[in-house]
Amino acid sequence: MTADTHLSEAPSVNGKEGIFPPPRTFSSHAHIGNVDEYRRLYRESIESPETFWGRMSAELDWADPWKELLAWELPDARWFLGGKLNASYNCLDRHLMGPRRNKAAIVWEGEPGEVRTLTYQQLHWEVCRWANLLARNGVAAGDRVVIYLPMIPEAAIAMLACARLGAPHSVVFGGFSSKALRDRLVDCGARILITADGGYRRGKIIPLKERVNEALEGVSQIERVLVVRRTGKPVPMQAERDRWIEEEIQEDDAGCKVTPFESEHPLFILYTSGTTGRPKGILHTTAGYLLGCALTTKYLFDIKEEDLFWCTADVGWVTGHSYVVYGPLAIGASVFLYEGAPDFPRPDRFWRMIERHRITILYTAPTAIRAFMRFGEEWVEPRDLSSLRLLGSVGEPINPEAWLWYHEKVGRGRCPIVDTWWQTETGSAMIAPLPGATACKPGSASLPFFGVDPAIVDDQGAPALPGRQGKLVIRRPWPSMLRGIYGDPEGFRKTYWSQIPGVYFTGDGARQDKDGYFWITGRIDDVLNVSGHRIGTAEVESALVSHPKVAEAAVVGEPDPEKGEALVAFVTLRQGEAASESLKDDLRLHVEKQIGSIVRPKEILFASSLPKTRSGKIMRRLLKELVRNGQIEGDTTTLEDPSTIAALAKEVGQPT
Ligand code: 6R9
Repeated sequence: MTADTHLSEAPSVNGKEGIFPPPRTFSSHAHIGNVDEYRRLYRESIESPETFWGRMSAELDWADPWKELLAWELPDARWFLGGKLNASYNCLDRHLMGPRRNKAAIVWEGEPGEVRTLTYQQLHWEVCRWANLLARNGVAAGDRVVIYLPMIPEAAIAMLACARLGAPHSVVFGGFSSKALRDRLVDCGARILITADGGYRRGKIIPLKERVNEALEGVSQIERVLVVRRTGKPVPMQAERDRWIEEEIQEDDAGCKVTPFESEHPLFILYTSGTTGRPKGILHTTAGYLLGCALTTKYLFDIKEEDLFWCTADVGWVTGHSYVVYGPLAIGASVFLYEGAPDFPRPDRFWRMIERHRITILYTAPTAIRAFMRFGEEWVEPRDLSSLRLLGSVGEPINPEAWLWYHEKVGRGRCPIVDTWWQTETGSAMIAPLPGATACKPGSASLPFFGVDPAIVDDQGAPALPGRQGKLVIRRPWPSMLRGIYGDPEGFRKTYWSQIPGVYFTGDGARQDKDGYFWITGRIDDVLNVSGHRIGTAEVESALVSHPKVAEAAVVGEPDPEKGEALVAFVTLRQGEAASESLKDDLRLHVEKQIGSIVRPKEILFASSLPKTRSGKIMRRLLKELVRNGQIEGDTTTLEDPSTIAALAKEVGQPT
């Protein structure tokens, strides 16, 4: 037996044993097929980083080899000094020399149902033409380019064309409003913007170009708007400024020389979701970021030549940057891309696409899984999902019930689940099981990836006692870490490196069990203190959603004279379930049973939906405001659907 047989601590889930060793058939074909091999490599990555990275960095193609591994002067880390490379060359050109040339790089399905496939050769051709077009429009190394596109292949093409020229891109999620777009493009000082005439979502057209026009009212900094024709519907174009890409691009423009850039050349700026106030422009550079993405894609998703990998994130989020574009393409994998909504035209759209394209790896978010649970298993059961061999989860702690549903209903009990903990700031996955080596415990992201040195500390920075909740920090730099907040070096130092001196503070709470597994409990700002007990909102939410009638739950704290804080739970019910006073009692009892009497929610409020950011994170900040002040005055611009707030206030009997 290659898997850990000595694991001691794993809560049972739905009465089942909570440890899932890697399936033997999976391990025998995996890149890393046993836990001793993982431990040996991990130890080497920490104890002999020069040797480890010296070998691993060969995963990339360097124009000039690096000479110095790391220059580290807190908070500034520079990796692979002296090295030169081009990210677009690594994702494209180098795959054209062998059998991958005619392999699918991108298989895309539009929401209306059309399918397009781009081989590596074709993607290379497109990227070269786009890079030449950008260069003709004055884009040079170092210039920022804003990309505001739907999930169409052109989003990846645009990113790679920028990377080819050494022009850092800043992708703004196509669901963001014109105000959010303006804030971001002003902050990064872009002169060029790439957009489309629209994109499809739930059968409707997202008016991207109209929003761009609105965003640019009174903003003269953008000199050129390049527009992709996606829907073919007429959109307002401004004669001097706007150009259709299909008219500008030249057929015979295919050649495009690649310039190698220094390892630390900026690759992109990505604004964080804004759940914690003003968006920050997280800056990533070339070599370390690309290497982190390439290695994690290869080892965590165990990618093989014949896989079709589907990371469902939009390219507007870091997950889309790292696991739709840079990671998979750097290692020559085939990726699947989907434009639209998961429940359009029916709740089985995902499963039908997996069936149709024989997708082998699915990487999605717990919030999506819970939505599928709510739609009901009758949508997933009839579909042929036998092509799937691996599942992934990202974005928030996955509650064990969702984990189990994912495992049984989607993975049909066959597929390992890779729960990846990481952040926009970390660039690539940091804590996650290696699917052929690490035994999974539902709800735990498990063990650190190579080179990652996490620890749990108390408020003073001292190591937390084993098993105790504390702050998750990273004790040494890693290649794909952020290099700064664009235009805000002081904010960078303060936010990440000063709260606990000398180490990177993640903002997350976590504990480590006896087996060394990390259990992330969520953002520290969501941690409550009830009668002196620290309670992670995620823990209570997990308990609530384990009730058969509950679909989703969000828990916030309300000041309480006796307990310090009391729990208020917002709950949405599964289809067909009705709210009632007796159900409230039932739920209180259920939570009490799951965790203990200290976490008995003081109030339970039924809602038809919860306010979420467009990346699917519940905005507890707004719920907290609602329970504390009876109204919401804070920033709601990042909400997926602003009308949820008014509805919610009405449902819980508060004015807005
Ligand atoms: C990749 C991404 C980062 C925050 C992070 C944490 C939460 C992400 C998680 C997880 C528990 C996981 N988070 N993955 N929590 N388990 N597997 O989501 O980046 O949007 O920057 O969010 O998301 O709280 O700090 P980002």
